[in-house]
Amino acid sequence: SPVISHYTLILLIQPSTDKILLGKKLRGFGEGKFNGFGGKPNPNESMRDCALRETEEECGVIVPPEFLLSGGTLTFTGLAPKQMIVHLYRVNLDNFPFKVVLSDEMDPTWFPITSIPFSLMFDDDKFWLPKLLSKAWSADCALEGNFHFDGDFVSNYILTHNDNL
Ligand code: 6U4
Ligand code: NA
Ligand code: NA
Repeated sequence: SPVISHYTLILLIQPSTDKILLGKKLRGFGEGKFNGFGGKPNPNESMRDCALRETEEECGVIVPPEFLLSGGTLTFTGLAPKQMIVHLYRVNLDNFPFKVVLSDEMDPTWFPITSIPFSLMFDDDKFWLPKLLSKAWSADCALEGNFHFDGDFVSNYILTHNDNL
């Protein structure tokens, strides 16, 4: 049976300017792609604590815990011998002061939410990210995305996904 790895992924939104802060991954898995911030939990670390820590480590933004909203989960299969479960979070940056810092892992960049660079992101993002960004979204409409890849981590090609995300 496959190993299941858990990750966090945090989307930082600024509704007052209709912008999103994405990071260009500078090394490791997904290098060169734009993505939210996040990573793997340390031993005995909760997913929420991991989300807060990774966000600060990767772009300098210190999120007060009450502003970390759970956004649901994305499950990725077909990545034999591994499956991934990505725990999504959404943060409204209008709610607290922050500063953005370049890290050695991520180059943080602002995008208008009307021009998100989907062609430079993981292939699944275009299916679920618009839902997480929609004005109608709230923490009680958690996403449950299931994506099945062709088994090749490098080509990152999605064979199937559920359409009731
Ligand atoms: P280490 O090796 O400890 O530096 P860590 O920083 O813990 O790794 P990292 O940066 O490799 O983890 O985490 C991968 C990040 O990419 C997580 O935020 C989850 C995210 N991710 C993985 N697959 C994804 C996919 N298909 N679509 C997406 N984000 C994905 O949008
Ligand atoms: Na990371
Ligand atoms: Na990490």
